[in-house]
Order: sequence, then structure tokens, then C-alpha cells
Amino acid sequence: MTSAGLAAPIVFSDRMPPGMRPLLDLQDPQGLASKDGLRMLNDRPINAEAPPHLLDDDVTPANRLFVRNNGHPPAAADIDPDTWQLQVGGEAVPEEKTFTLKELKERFTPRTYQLTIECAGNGRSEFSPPATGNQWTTGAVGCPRWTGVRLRDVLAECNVTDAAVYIGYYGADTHLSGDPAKDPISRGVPMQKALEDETLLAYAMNGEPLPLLNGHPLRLVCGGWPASTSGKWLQRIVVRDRVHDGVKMTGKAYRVPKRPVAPGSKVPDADMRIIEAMPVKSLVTFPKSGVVLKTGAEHDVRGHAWVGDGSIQRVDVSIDFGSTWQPAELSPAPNRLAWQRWRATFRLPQDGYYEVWARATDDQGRSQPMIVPGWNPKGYLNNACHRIAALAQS
Ligand SMILES: Nc1nc2c(c(=O)[nH]1)N[C@H]1C(S)=C(S)[C@@H](COP(=O)(O)O)O[C@H]1N2
Ligand SMILES: [Mo]
Repeated sequence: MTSAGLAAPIVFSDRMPPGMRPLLDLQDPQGLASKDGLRMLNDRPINAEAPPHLLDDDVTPANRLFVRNNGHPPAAADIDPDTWQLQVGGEAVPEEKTFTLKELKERFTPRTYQLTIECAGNGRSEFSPPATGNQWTTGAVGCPRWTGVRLRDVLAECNVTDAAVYIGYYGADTHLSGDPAKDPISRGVPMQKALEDETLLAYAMNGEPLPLLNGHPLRLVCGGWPASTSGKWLQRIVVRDRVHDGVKMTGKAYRVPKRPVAPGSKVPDADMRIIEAMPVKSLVTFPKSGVVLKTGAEHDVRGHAWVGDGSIQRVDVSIDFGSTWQPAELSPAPNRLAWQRWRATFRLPQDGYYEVWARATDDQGRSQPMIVPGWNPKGYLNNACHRIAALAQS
């Protein structure tokens, strides 16, 4: 047995009286101790990202997965996986249904996929003029292995009608104001995305219960789409007969201008569109930026590349500010919507300062810009190339 808040085994768990909750969760009610090494952007609500060199694993470990909270997460002591329920309702569900987490696990085939989730605001800190919100640099992304049941399989038992257009989620977290009538966030995806094989109601990550901060005991995972569509602490799914209009579905939230706008423009809501699949992007996870390397010797560089739909076709690396590029070796994705590992070697010809740049291209020929792309009011979708600094010394 492990505690959801702290990623450590409870050594004498077999001797704990039945029903007793580990005190540890009370000492760390926010589960923060499990997020060692992450950079805290905000602690009310908690938002934390991973520095790039801590995302070097093929499969993102729990302690390296970013945290993006819009409200206050439920307290560990208030979450009981044994009694947790998921309701399914909405205009396109004739009769509301309730499933316990136990029923979900028993009645539906478990599926495991490695799925990339990236906050739409990842990279926001580079926009000018700046956009308000968490100033994410590069670390609001991760690709753990999720286990759960297909949303599609569960919806198939709910007699969803032809009126279905969109799903929406509701979680157990609470609004920052403390007002119980307000939702911190309630987003969703069109039916086509909801019904994909990889869209999961996930209860485990990397073979363990979900970490508290990442949605324990149940969350939606919509790989490749803005992670804001992957509802945490999931209690209710609605199947809507229109585009879901929950909190942060409307106005400027998770929307970008339909057409390019000048930086700093005011954009009317009617000219904004909902962000769907995330753009092509990559990260250099080794070496760590600022590394000192031997001049003339061969060195490894590696990272990940991903895109919200389709797959990565190539990754190129440059050590001369993009004048020349060298193709990296690219691994296939373990499944759809998982990031892909790339690696290359390079030599730095003489002593001095260099930058190593990486650029991914997807199977539709779309690639990453060198500098921040299309400014937008809330600072979403910055997929500019990642760069690291390296110093060569003989
Ligand atoms: N219930 C709930 N679900 C949520 C959120 C939230 O605040 N509450 N934040 C969303 C946003 S904006 C993101 S980017 C992802 C972050 O997932 P993570 O914290 O597991 O990395 O969760 C999404 N799901
Ligand atoms: Mo997000």
C-alpha cells in the first residue's frame, strides 16, 4: 500500500487497523512532498512545473508530473476510493447513471496507454506583451502511463442519444472563493475525441493510484489535447446537446483568435476559437542547460517530441543557432498520443558558448517556429523551439 499524497510505501501497512488512514496525508494534506524538484509557480492554488532535465525519463514518473490547479483540490482525508462515484448525465443521456469506482474497474476492460498531457499555457512566460496567468516556462507537460477504462465503453452503457455533441466534466475540487455554488473549472471535448480509444477514465498512473494533486482517485485523460480537458477528481460527466458551456469553456479561456492578431490586441470573444489538438513541440531533456562539455569530444543530446494528433516525423538538432541542422534518431511512439524519444550526438568545435536547439516536424509537415508564435490574449500554444546552453572547454 502506498499513500496517495506521498510516493512511499507504508512499511507495516499489513498491521494497520482496518479503515485507519495514514497520518502522513494529514501532515502533507496537499501531497506536495511527492513533487520533489518541481518549480512552484503559485501555492494558492498549487501550480508547479518540472525543469526540462527532470523530464528525461521515457515515462514521466509521478514526482515529475506538473500540477495545474484552478481551485482547491479535495483533501486526501476526504477522498475514499472505496465509495467514490461517477455520475453520468446531461441532455443526451435519457436516464442519469451512477458508477462506483469499483464498478468501473470490475465491469469494463482496463486499458493502459502512455499519453501526453500539456497545459495549453505551457510556454506562456515568453509572450510579449505578457499574458496574465501562471508564467509556465517549458515544464507543464508530461507523459505518464495511464490505466483506466475507456470513456467510450462507459458511455455505451448510458444510452447516449443522437443529440450528443460534447462532453463536460465536473470534479471534487472547490472554487478559490470558497463559494460552493461555483465550479473552479468544467471543460470538455467534442464527442469524436470523447469516443477515441485512448480517452480514459483513469484511476492509475505508472501502476500506482493517481497522485492526489493529479486527480486521485479518478480523472479524465484526453491525450494530446489541452490538459485542461483532462478533468481531475472526476465526479460527473455530462453528455451535452451543444458545445459544453461550463466554467473556462467560454470567453477568452482556453481559446485563441481565429485569425492572427497584433500583439497586445483586444480580441472580441466572437473572434476566438476553442483550442483542440496541441501543436507540434519538443524538449531537450539531456544535457541540462548550462552544462560544461569537453571541446571536440562526442556528446549525447536527447529529449521528447510530441503533437496533439498524428505523429512526429523528424527531429533536427542545431549547435549553430539554426544555420545548419542534423537529423536526430527518432523512436516510434509506444501508442497514439504518446511523446516520442529522440537522440543525437554532437561535437563542439572550439572552446566557448553554444546553444543546442531542437526542432520537431510532424507527419503533416508542420514544424516548430524558432521564436514565439502567434500572440494571443491568454498566452496559449507557445511551441517555439527549446534551447539549452552549453560551454565547451578543452
Ligand atoms: N477538476 C479539475 N480538473 C482539472 C483542473 C482543475 O483545476 N480541476 N485543471 C486542468 C488543467 S488547466 C490542466 S493543465 C490539467 C493539469 O493536470 P495535472 O495537474 O495532473 O498535471 O488538469 C486539468 N484538470
Ligand atoms: Mo492548463
